[in-house]
Amino acid sequence: MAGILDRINQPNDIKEVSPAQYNRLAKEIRHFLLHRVSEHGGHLASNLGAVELTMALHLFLDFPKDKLIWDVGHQAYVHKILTGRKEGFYSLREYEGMSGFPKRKESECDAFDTGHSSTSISVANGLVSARELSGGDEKIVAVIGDGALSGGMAMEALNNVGKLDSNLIIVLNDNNMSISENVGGMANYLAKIRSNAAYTGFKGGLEEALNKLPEVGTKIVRRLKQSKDSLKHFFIRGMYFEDLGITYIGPIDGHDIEQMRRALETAAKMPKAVLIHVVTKKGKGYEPAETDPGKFHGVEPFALKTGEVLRPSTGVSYTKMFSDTMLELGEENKKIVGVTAAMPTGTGLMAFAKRYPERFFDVGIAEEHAVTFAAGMAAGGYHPVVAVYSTFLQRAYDQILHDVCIGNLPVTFAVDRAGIVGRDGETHQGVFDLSYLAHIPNLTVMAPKSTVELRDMMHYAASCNFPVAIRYPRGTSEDTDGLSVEEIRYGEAEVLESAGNHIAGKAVALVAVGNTVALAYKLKARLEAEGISVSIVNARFVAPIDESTLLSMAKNHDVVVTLEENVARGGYGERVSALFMEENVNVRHIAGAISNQFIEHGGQQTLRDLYGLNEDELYQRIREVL
Ligand SMILES: Cc1ncc(C[n+]2csc(CCOP(=O)(O)OP(=O)(O)O)c2C)c(N)n1
Repeated sequence: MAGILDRINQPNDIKEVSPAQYNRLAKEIRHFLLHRVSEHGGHLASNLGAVELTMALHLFLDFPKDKLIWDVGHQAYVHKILTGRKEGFYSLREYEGMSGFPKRKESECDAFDTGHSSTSISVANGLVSARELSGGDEKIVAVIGDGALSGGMAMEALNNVGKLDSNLIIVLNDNNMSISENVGGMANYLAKIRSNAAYTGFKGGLEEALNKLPEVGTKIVRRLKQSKDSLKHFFIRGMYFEDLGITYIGPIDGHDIEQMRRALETAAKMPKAVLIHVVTKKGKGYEPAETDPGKFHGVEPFALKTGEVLRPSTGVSYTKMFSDTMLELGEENKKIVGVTAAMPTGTGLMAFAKRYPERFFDVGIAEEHAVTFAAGMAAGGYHPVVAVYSTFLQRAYDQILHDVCIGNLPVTFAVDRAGIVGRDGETHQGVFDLSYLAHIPNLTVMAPKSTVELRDMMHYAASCNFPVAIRYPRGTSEDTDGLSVEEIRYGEAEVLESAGNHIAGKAVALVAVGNTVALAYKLKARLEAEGISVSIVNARFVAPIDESTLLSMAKNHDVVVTLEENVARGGYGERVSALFMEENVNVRHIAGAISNQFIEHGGQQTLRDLYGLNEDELYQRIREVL
């Protein structure tokens, strides 16, 4: 029997579905999501929780005229299903396939590209102001999770939208979870509203009863509602938002489509910002995800029956090594503290959090605050390790520069997911960190060639009384694990292979940053088979660069090739090139890096091949120069 979902093939088709069939459609959508995500991997739990919410929004809005902005965007799968993109789920997050996030170039129903958290209210605010100036009448809705609401930008936007005298609807999708447990005062406040709502019957009853009392009762109710005392909070939930000038509606059941439709219709009538607080269950409808929403926030392909990941990664990942080393550092040095911006699991800090809860700080999705908080702790005599993904640290550039580096404070940045991360795409690739970090005075920037070296670098950084950033990639380092690890000395590269006596032939120096050391070894094998001598240098330090090793390589080789998984502009290669220019060194230099562009989604190796960070292409470039 054909399903209802078969009839949903383009935007607004859902409006033809009768209310009696909504629940069945929700079931079919969950079934579709579960099958596609279990095959391809992707964000699951948030999407399962947002099925009815998205349906209600699609019944209410007119696409593409109206604008719907998804915060983070990882929960927009149902929106994609309802806007004619079911087919895309068969190539979800694959190269040239459908993105896992909203993309304006993918559909005119995607009002804004997202990926990083806490931007939706600002975007919606801007769209409302644009609508006012252009005289439009489209509806504008931002959907933000309780986790994303912990971000500073969301708070800044709330601060601003209170003064709007034009309609803006903010749907707060409160599932009581970030990726892990949500943290902070706002999370506690929302929890309070939710639990107060459990007394709705009582409060409603009390209010109704008072209202029924002639004169006096109605007056009491009015007075209570007007007063600024705490009793008002008892009657009117969401006072925090109300006091900011934002009308609060809720909390309402985020799995009840009719209730949400009514709330949206009511909200649309108000000439101001309105926040609708909906309560949903993360992972709804799939038991393993309801029980462990963190695991199913973003998953690799898994067996539907059991929820087990199909191809669990083998070997020790950089993240695991970071995690284990934090336990060692925590034991050795009581001044070490761990800081995360809502990513205790992804960064590997969870083990430290469990063993040293008093020295662990999850500050919410607030990278800027995390960095300045760490600066404060460092000023207070501690040595914070801020564990953060390269892409999210972009947010905290000024905090690193202004709050940590000007004061030369001992903060270690553990910059995970540096380089090409793969399937999350343009918003998540970590290919800019060398460019935005290495030029900051006082900041030492390092990159390990293997997990073993990451451990050493962390011990080294923990012994420094100045700021250090260590950037390392997603995945493991099996190829380079066995390579020698010399003691780390400040600013010194590690010469792994020397070309030796090459008077008769040509010689190439491969100077590799971090995980590109493995690539250097592949190139070496190929070049040496042709009689070309090859040296390999593990750069180790990107700031400061090891000038003396680089100059001696330039002197003794015909070509110097730098390798890095970072954009070329502002990267290691450019720094080396500048050194050669300043020192008047006449050597051919090939900069192996990612050309300056945003890198779409796809498998890590596919993207490395595509963007020239592979053996064949570099081999060709070297041959041409030789
Ligand atoms: C700036 C930034 N930091 C971290 C993340 C990683 N991240 C993606 S989703 C998420 C949790 C979002 O929680 P919430 O808004 O409540 O949505 P839910 O997944 O619970 O539906 C985090 C921390 C991000 N996308 N952007």
